Amino acid sequence: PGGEPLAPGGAFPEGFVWGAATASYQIEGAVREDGRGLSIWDTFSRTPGRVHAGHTGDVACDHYHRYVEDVALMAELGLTSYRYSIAWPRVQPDGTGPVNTRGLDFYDRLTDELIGKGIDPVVTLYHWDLPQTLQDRGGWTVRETAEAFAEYAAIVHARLGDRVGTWTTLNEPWCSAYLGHASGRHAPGIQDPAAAFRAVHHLLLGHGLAARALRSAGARSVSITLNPAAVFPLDPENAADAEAARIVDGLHNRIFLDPLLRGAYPDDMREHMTRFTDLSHIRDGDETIINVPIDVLGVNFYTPVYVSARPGEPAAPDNPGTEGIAFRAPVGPITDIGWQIEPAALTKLLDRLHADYGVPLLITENGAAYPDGPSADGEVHDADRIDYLDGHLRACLDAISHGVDLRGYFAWSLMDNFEWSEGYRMRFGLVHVDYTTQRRVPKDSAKWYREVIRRNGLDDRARIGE
Ligand code: PNW
Repeated sequence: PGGEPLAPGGAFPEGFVWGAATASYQIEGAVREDGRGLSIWDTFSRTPGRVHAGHTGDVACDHYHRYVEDVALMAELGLTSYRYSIAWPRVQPDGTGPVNTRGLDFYDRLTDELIGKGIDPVVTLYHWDLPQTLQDRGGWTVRETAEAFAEYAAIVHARLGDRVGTWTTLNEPWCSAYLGHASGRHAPGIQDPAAAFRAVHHLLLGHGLAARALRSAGARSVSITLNPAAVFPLDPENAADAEAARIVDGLHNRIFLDPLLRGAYPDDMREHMTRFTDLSHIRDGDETIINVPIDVLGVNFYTPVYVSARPGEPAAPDNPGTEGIAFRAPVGPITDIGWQIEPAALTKLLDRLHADYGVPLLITENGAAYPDGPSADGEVHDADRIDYLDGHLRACLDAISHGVDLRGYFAWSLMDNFEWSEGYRMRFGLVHVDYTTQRRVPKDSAKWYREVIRRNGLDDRARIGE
């Protein structure tokens, strides 16, 4: 890819993976079916005040019962791959111990359906639905959860490994650790920086132990998905702003990337963590376990982050220890969820990950929320989403032209779904879901994406949604 001239409009490398992504709790529903145990998101969403309008994942998109129709939609889109997650409490209702075969049966059927349609399954083992029983014993703040996760990973691989080649351990451990344990905006809703940093470590350790188990079981490709921040100093010439950006980069990025890909926490982040907790939960040898080789790094990207030094500013709830650092409010165009749109930030992030860590990359999520609904003609005209996706795919092409080894792109999301603390009010789908009838309607963006995939590239003629 690097250096080769691009075809007009931009062509992607041969074999580029084109997918869409979802997560179990966001789409499946059927939370009481076939022996599924409770997860921390069942508990959290049923706690008044936690999720917008008291929404829960009880029914969601009813994908558990409609997966055949949903896989048919994926096939119509021409997806080469589909990224989905396994609900741990369906497989082990209590997180450890007995395997619930009926839960695994669902993923077995889904996987077969995908393969039957020529769609490559990409499995995420943990997209935030921790078994509640494990939470009751300390969740990610304790080492036992990391050990349990590796056992669970081996169980799922034993059942699906003959058909699933690509395995992702965790989705966005930054969210699990900090949103779950510092600001408490996500399950389990804890507000304790010490807990957040213990969770960082046990999530990483769980990844390492699970990746090792997957490798020894013969998995073809092992990865983890992060949501690295594209963080920039508001004034790049200002040394204090640059220092603010360095700290936020540490908390979002290097605290995960360095142990994963270089085998050690960065010194400044070790020091940062000791402001909140002694590091007794980090044992000798843990960083070596975390540093198990991965085949590709999953990157979820939505929006850039701009920071500046501002004395007296309180710490941001999601970022423990960021006193004196101001996070700039979004500027310019934003999506429905309030996130600034800046595709060039994705190019810079990919360039940086490539330069500093030299690992093959995969965009495992990118997408936009817009308040879509069917027009009088029954269609969903989401030109804004097409612009967003087109812009970010061009940003990917730019990175590829700089020599970045980018293997593929997964749109978030296949369909509208339960958007965590925002409930159903945020719609990220390529496919519209009517939550009363469960009717699916591919939006204009879905038709546009199908053309992009068919051409393996962008071209003005692919902009059919306008
Ligand atoms: C990611 N935040 O979540 C997740 O991986 C998806 O499940 C989710 O639907 C998607 O992005 C869109 O939000 C995030 O508040 C949710 O900082 C919230 C935040 C970040 C990521």
